[in-house]
Amino acid sequence: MRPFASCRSVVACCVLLAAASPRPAVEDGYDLWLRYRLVGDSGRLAEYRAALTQLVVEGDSPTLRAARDELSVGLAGLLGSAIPGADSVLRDGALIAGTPATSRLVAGLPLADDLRRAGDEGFVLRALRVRGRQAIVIAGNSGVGVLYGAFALLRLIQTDSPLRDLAVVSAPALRLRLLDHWDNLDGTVERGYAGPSLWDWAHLPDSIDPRYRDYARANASLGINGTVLTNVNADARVLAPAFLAKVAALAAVFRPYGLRVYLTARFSAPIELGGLATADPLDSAVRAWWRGKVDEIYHVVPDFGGFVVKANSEGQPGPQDYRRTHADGANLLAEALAPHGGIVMWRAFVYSSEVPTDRVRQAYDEFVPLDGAFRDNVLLQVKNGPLDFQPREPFHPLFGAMSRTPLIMEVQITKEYLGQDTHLAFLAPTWEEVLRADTYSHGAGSTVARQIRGLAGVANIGSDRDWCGSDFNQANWYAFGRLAWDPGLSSTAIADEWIRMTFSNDPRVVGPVQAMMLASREAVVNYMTPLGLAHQMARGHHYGPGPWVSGGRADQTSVYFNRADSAGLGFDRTASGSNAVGQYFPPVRNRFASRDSVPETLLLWFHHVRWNERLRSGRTLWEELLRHYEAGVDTVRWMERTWGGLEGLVDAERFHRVQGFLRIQDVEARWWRDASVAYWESFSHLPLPPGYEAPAHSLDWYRQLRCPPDPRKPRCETVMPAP
Ligand code: GCV
Repeated sequence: MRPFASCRSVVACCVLLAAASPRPAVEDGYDLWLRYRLVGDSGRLAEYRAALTQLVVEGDSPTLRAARDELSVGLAGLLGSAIPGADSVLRDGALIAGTPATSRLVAGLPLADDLRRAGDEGFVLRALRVRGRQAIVIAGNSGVGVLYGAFALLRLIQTDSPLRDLAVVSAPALRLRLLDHWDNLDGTVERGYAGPSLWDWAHLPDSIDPRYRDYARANASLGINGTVLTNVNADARVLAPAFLAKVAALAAVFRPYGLRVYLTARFSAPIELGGLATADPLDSAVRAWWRGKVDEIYHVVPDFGGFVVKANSEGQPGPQDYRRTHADGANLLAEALAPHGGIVMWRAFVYSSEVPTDRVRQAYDEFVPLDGAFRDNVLLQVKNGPLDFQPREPFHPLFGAMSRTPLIMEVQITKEYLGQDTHLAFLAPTWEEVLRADTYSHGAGSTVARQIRGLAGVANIGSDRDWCGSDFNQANWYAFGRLAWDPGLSSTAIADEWIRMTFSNDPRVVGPVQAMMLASREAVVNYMTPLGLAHQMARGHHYGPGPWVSGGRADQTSVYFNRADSAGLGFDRTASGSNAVGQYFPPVRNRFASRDSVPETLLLWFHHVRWNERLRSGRTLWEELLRHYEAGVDTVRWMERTWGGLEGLVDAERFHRVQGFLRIQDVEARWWRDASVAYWESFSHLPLPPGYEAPAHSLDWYRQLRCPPDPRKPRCETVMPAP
């Protein structure tokens, strides 16, 4: 077998088909979930047309104009013709939008209680009589509330929902809902799989790509209210005047959509940019430099949000270079930002190969002693799990452990460790699992969602026409935004909305696609890292299997995490091992520590288990492991068949694109299973059960596959040895 021969030809076919197409690619993915196609597959078109006959947006701010534009364009597309604007007569079917301050109609309605519940950014949607006319009202306390409400109403129509008894009050549960771009100033994107950076620094600030506005629209449609433009592996030059002018131009495009701009701050910027001899956070010249720099930023971006900082992590400079603490470093920037209302999001992703303790313990050990030492405008930004965006991790023990420090949770929308551009992996279940996890920090019910003030998602957006590198990757941007607004939403509900908006309301499409999406993440877990294994990817680019990776920095190798030996597999993190389990609050600690109660999904994260040991299922570890790899592969095959059944129900462009990527996933799921099983077999020396699909090649064959180092699409298409 040559694992990549088939995917290469499929990709080539897709490229040729696209080139041969005589008409513009109408379903090229550009419109995301904001396609606004005629409500054709729903019986409600007549109802919608009767309910929406006149558009009355009262007020004239840039944000209210954006709301009006979105409603005009959206409704014209969905209903098949433009609906007229306000005139002197209010008609039945009026759609009225505004705030009590901008709209006399809204101010005259009995919405005070609802508006109080909606808060600063929320909205009210109501069907009610206004001056004797049947109307639909979108009301907010701010322009952005109205804009969010406009998108919510459009979503209801896109998802075929009734409007007759409309009564919605919605307010975001989290104040900070941010995308983190890992975009570099040279146009590359760290862990980006959707083309070069969207930010065209070379042509900014004079040339404004219309995509910037569409990017802001897409974010506003989800309630995302901040964007960090630059990589956490930061470049100080973004703080230089020439770049700040470019940042200001982007901020001006985003502002009407409620999207504030943030930047990453390189800790050594006072040296690199300011010419100082030190970046010591307690040095008065350094403090003055940051104060001056921040004032300069606010001069050009008056609503600048603040900084994200990665310090003393993976080679980045930081306060520890001067024997200062992370709190000293964060407070330095916070002090400069405070007069302007800005914040610091200080990342807790720190670990050092010089520290002998288990890597996953280190952030907790570093930051818990600093609880209470941070200024008020510092938030600690904590990844969802203690390692690094793996297909599955337990929740990070810092959630609930920092009672005097506000936390923001960071998740990765870009699928660095989950098949990158091609593999279908709907991530809402991953995030839902963490958000709902009970930390027990303040007794039962102390879910992670309750311990955080915000959600930051490492963006999966680039300048590919479809923004995200694949049709289904768009669902992860969507799911992130929806969960940031309402962490209580279920993955099922989010998938349902996204499918209806992106593909169709046809139940023959919605049902199967939803089933595929909901099964997809567990499939990836199963064929990559089942039963709590983690970080078994190839070195560096993290694409494809590499359970044998060793050498170099130990705490970034696979063998460090899998601890495979002739006795068994898994990392002992109980009291007899690294005792990382001790960082959780008691009921959780005990559940994870005991072989009788640890969830099977996290077994090898917390325990070293003998190959022949019987698990609660009655099967041995070896049998269970094989079963999970097989289930992962089987699920991908099932997804391929399920998608194949949608031919004719989904437009041909997207049908073939997705089909091609599922073929790649099928080949690569088997690659993962076979390479991993061959490697574990070299320790367990146990036979494969009869009927089990044995690895197609020897372990040596899998080990010698070479992927190019971190290319844009890191498929191993070269140097494939003959079977
Ligand atoms: C931006 C992982 C990734 C790095 C990333 C780092 C981080 O290690 O592989 O590319 O760097 O996380 O979150 O800072």
